[in-house]
Amino acid sequence: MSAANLERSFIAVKPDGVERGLVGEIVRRFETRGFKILALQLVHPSEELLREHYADLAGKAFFPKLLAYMQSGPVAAFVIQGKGAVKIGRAMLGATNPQESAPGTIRADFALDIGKNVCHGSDSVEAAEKEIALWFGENLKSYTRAVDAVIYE
Ligand code: RTP
Repeated sequence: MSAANLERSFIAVKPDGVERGLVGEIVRRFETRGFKILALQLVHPSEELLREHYADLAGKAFFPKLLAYMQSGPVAAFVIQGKGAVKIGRAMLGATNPQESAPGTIRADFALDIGKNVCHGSDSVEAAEKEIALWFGENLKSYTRAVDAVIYE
């Protein structure tokens, strides 16, 4: 298995997505694209975890609203692994503001407002590794999938 095929990203279905019953649909999109799920858990994130996760946004006017949104219910957190996981993951989510997301992306298909944009995905490989450690620690599952042989050349 090439190292490129082992790239990982952290994806989260935010509380609005969980409440609307979109977890299965969103996980399905990543699985059918070919990514392997390495971890999957419903989490009630603490304020401390969210302050760490969104540390670069701490100075923004919308930060308190973002904290409240992310604590309004459980988050379905998961890790995907596969070639291009970070870049493709972001592309599959669509632009941050659903008003600007391309049709066919998750946010375009399921959201209208930036403050209720249904999902999160890491924006770099470095951020992904940091977020995976923050949300899951060492608790990832490795397993062999026969389907990898027909996905990768
Ligand atoms: P995410 O981290 O959730 O994947 O989103 P992102 O990188 O595409 O966007 P980022 O700028 O990091 O913003 C994080 C989340 O904050 C909320 N937000 N609200 N103007 C606003 O009210 C506003 N701007 C951003 C969104 O939920 C966004 O996903």
